[in-house]
Amino acid sequence: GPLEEMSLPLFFGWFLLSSVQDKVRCTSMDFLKTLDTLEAFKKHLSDFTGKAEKEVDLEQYFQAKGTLHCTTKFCDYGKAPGAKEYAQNTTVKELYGSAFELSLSALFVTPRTVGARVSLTEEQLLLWPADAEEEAGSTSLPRGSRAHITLGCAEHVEPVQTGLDLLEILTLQQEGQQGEPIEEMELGSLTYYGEGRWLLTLREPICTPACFSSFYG
Ligand code: ACK
Repeated sequence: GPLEEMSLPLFFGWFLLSSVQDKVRCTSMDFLKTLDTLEAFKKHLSDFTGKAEKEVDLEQYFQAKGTLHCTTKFCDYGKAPGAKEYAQNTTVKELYGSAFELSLSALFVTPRTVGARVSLTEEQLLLWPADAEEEAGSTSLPRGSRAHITLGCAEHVEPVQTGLDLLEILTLQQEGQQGEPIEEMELGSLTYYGEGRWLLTLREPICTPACFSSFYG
């Protein structure tokens, strides 16, 4: 019945404490603001606008999507494959409600999404579904590669896209594409991977407390 369906969440994940959410949002806004002003970004502006001469305000271009979190398992209230098994997993049940420290190791921007890459620890990987990368079509990337926080999406883009964009960049790296080094910024080094894909590898990872829990919506 409907009550039974409600017993599984929309998704499980790590939820950032609200005080650090603001900090992460500010960092991401600062990055977008700076990226916007770079000559190298302006040179590739058509990736975002479709027209070379048009301007783009990246802070307006991306819309925030709810509370900041790193999805572990998208359950779709039980309709997603493996949802029930995940919810019943011993480690998931055991660690539900506990606090973790997430390490954000990079920020990335594409014409579709802006996000933060999350580098998972061995313990955090215990909560990571075995098939998260394969489900997205990436068979050779290490487990946990898809872990991210969606910071914003372009109009008409769903947040599921953020993890796919991250996997795309990591696949290029794995294939040996070094990307075009752009510059050393205060936060880290900026690389361009073509087709509007920008990666800022953070000099110092951002560590943020987060609670492993679920979202019903
Ligand atoms: O930004 P996200 O990780 O991308 O957080 C949201 C959350 O679930 C609620 O929509 C993610 N999400 C949506 N659909 C999927 C999917 N098919 N596979 C994995 N994650 C998904 C979305």
